[in-house]
Order: sequence, then C-alpha cells, then structure tokens
Amino acid sequence: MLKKWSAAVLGGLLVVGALGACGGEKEGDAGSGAKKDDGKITMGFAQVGAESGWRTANTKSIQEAATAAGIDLKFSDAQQKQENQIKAIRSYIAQKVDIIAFSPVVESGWDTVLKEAKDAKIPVILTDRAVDSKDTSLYKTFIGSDFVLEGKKAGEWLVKEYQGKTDTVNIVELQGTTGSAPANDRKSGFADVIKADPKFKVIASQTGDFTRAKGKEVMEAFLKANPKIDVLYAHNDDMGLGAIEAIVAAGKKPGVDIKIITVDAVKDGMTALSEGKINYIVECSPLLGPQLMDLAKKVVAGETIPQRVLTEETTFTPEQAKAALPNRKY
Ligand code: GYE
Repeated sequence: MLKKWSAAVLGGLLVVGALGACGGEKEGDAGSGAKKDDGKITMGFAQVGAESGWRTANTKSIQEAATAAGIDLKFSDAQQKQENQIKAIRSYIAQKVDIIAFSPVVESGWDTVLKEAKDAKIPVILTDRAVDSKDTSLYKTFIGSDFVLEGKKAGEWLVKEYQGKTDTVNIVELQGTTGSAPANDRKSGFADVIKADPKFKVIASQTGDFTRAKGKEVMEAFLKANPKIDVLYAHNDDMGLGAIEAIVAAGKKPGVDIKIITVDAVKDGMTALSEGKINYIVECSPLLGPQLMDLAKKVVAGETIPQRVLTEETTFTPEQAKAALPNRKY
C-alpha cells in the first residue's frame, strides 16, 4: 500500500506528507499530520443495519473486500436509524479517516453532515442507497442499483402474467423502510408500469421495514382486512418470506392462491422461488465491496471517478432459480 501511495504522490500529486492528499482534490489539506502515516487507507463505513439477508451479504462483501484491498475498515451498524448513522459519520470525521462510505438509511436530511465531511476534506462515497441532496459535490460517487428499474421489472412481469385477462387484480404491497431510496423507487417504478392497465389495483400498501418479522405482521393485517388478494409485491425477499408465513397460517397457498413478487434474490428467497412459493424475483446485488474498495483507492489517489456506478442485475423465474441456486453465494 505504501509503495502504491508513494507512486501516486510521485506520479503528479503535489502535496507533501504521506496522507495529505486524502481529500483527493485539494492541495494542502488541513490536519494531515494527525493521520496515521503507515500508508494504509482508513475507511469509515456507516452501515444501515442488519435488517435483511441482503444487508448481511452486503456487510460481508464490504468487510472481505476491505481486507483483500489492504484497507483499514472502521465499521458501524446504525440499526436502521439515521441519527446513529450521522453519529458514526461525525466520529469518522473526528478520527480523520481517509474516506467515508455509507449506505444512507433514508434519502433526505444528509446535507449538514455531508458538508461537515467536505469541510474536513474527507471524501464520501455513497453505496447502495442514494441521498436527495441537490449539491452533488457533497459526495464523490454513488455506487448501487437502479431501484426504479427494479420496480419496473416487477411490474412488467405482472403485466405479462395477466396478459389477456380482464378481471381485477388486487395487489398488496409491502414497502421497504419508509423514506429509503429502494422503498421510494421500487414503489414508483412498479406503479409506473401497472398504471397502464386499470385492472391492476393496489388495494393496500404499507411498510414492512425490510424485515421478515414486520413483513409477516403487516401481511397478517392485509389478509384480515382484504378477503381477495391476488398478488403480493414485496420490496425485498425477507418481507416476502415473512408474508409467506402469514399466508400459510391463513390457510392459503403462497405462489398459487396469492402470486408473489419480491426483490433481492438472496438464497432464502431463491429457495422459496424454486419451490414455487414465490413466483418472480428481481435481483438486487449486495456484492458491492470490491468495487467500493477500488473506487476508494482511486479517490484517495486523486483520480477522477464516474459520478454514478451502476450495478448490473437480472431477474429470476422458478426454473432459473433452481439453476442458479447451487452457485449462489449469499
Ligand atoms: O433490497 C433490502 C435491504 O438498500 C438495496 O435494503 C438495499 C435494500 C435491500 O434491507 O433487502
């Protein structure tokens, strides 16, 4: 690492002092003297929580990739609370880490703390979820999925599935964490596609917080209040899996009496899909670690990186899930 860094310095950066250029753009960064001088990049990562299988896989990917890249990782879990994430980011700023990365639990309310990082000349990378800040200079890049597209893919499957049919299709929706980018976007992408045909009716839509327990609880309430539910659209596998328990307990057959579409494609979701309990899964990859570490190194070395790095993803039918499962890593 030290060698690489020295090469970067010799390769054109004018700043003197090993980690002085950690802002990646400004010369004469303040506070460089207080930073560790071992040539290793220190990253502070403020994770959302441990709410789902997706998140667990994401955390593992980040931790393993940091080790592989020789990056010193400071990791915190915010338990799905924005205030905890803000606290973690402030502590990373106080510790003068070289770079901060985080997955913002909700979209809004980040400007102040991002400005604090910018003032301290600590670059920030957004991973997985976006912020709604107008000032895009507050972060270097955003790496993650296109959640609107994911919602659209879910809607397109539904349109195809009910092609040629005229009866009303009653849909219930389990939304992700309120105010989060994936909940907002997966809802709007889906709504955009199904609105073309008035037979599709979303009769209930509520948050299940991206967790299995809440997915089950909300689905129980949906089932009690609505005698005819044709389709469940859950914003992630975990909520869908919780809902399946509620559906079974209500004496109905998941995947048959109620068709189920979810997002993520984690192992448990894929297993339920291969068994016909879920009908379709839109993939959202949690394996962002290696790309994140790569980008972090570039930012610290002062290289220009793209403002948006998109994750590539697919979709799965039950047959495709069966084929993919043996090699599924998460
Ligand atoms: O779909 C869900 C997790 O932000 C893409 O967060 C992520 C979402 C993922 O809790 O399972």
